Amino acid sequence: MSQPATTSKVTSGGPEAYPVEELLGAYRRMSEIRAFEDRLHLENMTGDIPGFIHLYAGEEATAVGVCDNLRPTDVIVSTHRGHGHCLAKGCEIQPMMCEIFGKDEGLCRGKGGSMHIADLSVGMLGANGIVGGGPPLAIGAGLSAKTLRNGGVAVSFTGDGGSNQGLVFEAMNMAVVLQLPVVFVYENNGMGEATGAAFAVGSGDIAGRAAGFGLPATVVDGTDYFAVRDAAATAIERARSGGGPSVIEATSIRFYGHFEGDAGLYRTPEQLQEFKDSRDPLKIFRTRTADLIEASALDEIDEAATTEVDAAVAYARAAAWPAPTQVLTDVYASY
Ligand SMILES: Cc1ncc(C[n+]2csc(CCOP(=O)(O)OP(=O)(O)O)c2C)c(N)n1
Repeated sequence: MSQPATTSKVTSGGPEAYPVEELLGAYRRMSEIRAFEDRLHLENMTGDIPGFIHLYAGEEATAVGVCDNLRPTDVIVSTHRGHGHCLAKGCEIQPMMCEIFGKDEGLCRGKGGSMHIADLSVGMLGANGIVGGGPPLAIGAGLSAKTLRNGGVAVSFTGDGGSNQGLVFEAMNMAVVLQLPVVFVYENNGMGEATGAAFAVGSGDIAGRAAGFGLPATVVDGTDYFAVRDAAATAIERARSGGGPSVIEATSIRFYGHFEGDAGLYRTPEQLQEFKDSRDPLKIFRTRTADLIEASALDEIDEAATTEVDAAVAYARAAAWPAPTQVLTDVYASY
């Protein structure tokens, strides 16, 4: 039943393979994520955002590179660090911002907040405060797609820390046993809170474990949009065409602390700056497309993203809180 297990390195097909409009769209989605997260870093310091936020800056190419291969009807399952996944899958900035500020016009009517944003209308099944909680949900969605024969694919995003959770292994086994159209994306940003992946991932790499389940696996530079896009295209097409599940391990660095407020004593400012200089997905995209796109066109996209995020913050701040009468609405399922 299982496929031959292989672990391979994928190299990128390169920007020339895509029309310029498509390249601009990919950069716009990454730029919006960066502007969103940079602004939330500042907004959180005002004390007006309820609950914890975990920022995705530095990992943009992974979410966008994967989701650019998905159809609106495909689904993703996210993590506690989910803003980038939401935006990459098509959630709109303003209702997301309202949700993070706890307002009634938020995607979940202000009841979810940063760690529980969901928007089923675009196939975003939810961020998730339970580390490692995504893969079991993805196999449920994959089983649904397989049963309905609708050609759908489910993708789970999980961190390197989350990859060590037992239920993640159960989900990978079940996906192989049932040959589900699922792609397990492991975002190895090198840290789980303050614990290095080099310490906590016993096997050394995450992709290598996949072979034990009979899953094909690929390690990819998660800061390079084109490398991620290629690897995800292969895995998603395999899933869609009945070839079963697979694993992608995407390496990156998170630019902010584990959560907003984290003192970040596990890395020096110099190390962080070196990461930002050498592994910034937006800079890497600019370098790789320099022969195809004028820098000024990308600058304009950055400015537009900042303007849109500014407007979303102003809107969310002024928006209404949920009415007290709504406190139990959408909380309990009725069957
Ligand atoms: C089941 C569970 N265990 C522990 C936690 C506490 N916790 C929140 S985030 C986190 C680290 C997750 O690291 P990783 O999966 O690498 O994701 P990253 O934060 O690096 O994106 C932990 C241990 C949790 N939320 N859920």
